[in-house]
Amino acid sequence: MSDGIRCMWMRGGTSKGGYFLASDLPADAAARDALLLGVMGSPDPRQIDGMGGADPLTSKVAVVSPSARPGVDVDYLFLQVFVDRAIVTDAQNCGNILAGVGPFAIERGLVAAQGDETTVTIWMENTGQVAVARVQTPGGRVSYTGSARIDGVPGGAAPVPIEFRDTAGSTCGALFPSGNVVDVIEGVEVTLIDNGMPCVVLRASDMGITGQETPEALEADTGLRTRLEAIRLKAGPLMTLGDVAAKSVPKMCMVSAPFAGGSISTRTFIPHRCHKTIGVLGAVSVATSCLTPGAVGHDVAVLPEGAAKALSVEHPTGEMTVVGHVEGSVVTRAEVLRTARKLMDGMVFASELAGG
Ligand code: NQM
Repeated sequence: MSDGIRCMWMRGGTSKGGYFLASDLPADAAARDALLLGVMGSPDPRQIDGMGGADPLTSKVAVVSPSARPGVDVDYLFLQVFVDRAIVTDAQNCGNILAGVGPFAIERGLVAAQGDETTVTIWMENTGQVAVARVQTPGGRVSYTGSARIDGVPGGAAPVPIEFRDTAGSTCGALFPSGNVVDVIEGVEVTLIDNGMPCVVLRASDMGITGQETPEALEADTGLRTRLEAIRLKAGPLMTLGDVAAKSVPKMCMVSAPFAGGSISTRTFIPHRCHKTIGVLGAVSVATSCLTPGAVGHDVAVLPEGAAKALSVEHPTGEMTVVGHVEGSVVTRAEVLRTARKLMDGMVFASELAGG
């Protein structure tokens, strides 16, 4: 591909990737995906010939377009570009990359700034659900600077609070797609849950770990990885996801009692690399498991009182607070604080390796 493609590179939450207007990409999905593999430099463990950062968290794409839906500003399609396989999948959403969508939409003129703060309503195409992001726009321009901090990102930035509504069953059709709050797979009690992200929640202790290990130590534990994958492959069909061998869902989240003053501790495989933090919608799903009597996590979580429950989800580099609004025992909506930053705006040039 000799012609460049217009693109903005952004950090969204604790992830990083390319943000494109849909109109700047090929309309044909196969041609688009071949192009994006070339942009990232996949398949290659180092992604040396592309923009990807040799990590699933930095090999992500947002495709944004004006929305025709009433009350919605923009449509957002998330694409995960695998690092070492020639796969581009829309089978999962991403709440971290979502954090950059509002700023990007304003920067590209899809949404007009509305004073000091601009609300951007986003249709998440992967799951057919709505998120509402609030973007700082002093003087009518997107501001990325500020004092909001999220663990996993050094320094401060402008806050981008995001609200999720009705995320239950986003991909699997039901919050508990197997029909059970707890199942047993390969002799291990699991909660199969989808409140925005399909997740298998299981106890760290059942997997022979403390839950305080580093991602590097867990990735080096081949016995653990083999057991996790065996459980995942059986969980896929139970979660209506079918054969998940080549899919990036479900995520595998091992939970234990909090040890840093939070509500629950987590170590998450996404699914073959261990997350340095935790995904946004992954955290919403795990928090929902913790809030559900009988589900895995509920027994070890430290839960706050009240209808708006701020759950501090501990992860390898800090915590992410999920505010779950509970009616009865049902989580009806959730909020998270993210930040985002524009890194580069220009033209990207793709290698022809994957497509050619
Ligand atoms: O769960 C990584 C991330 C994610 C996804 C992953 C995410 C989410 O941290 O909403 O943000 O689980 O693949 O970007």
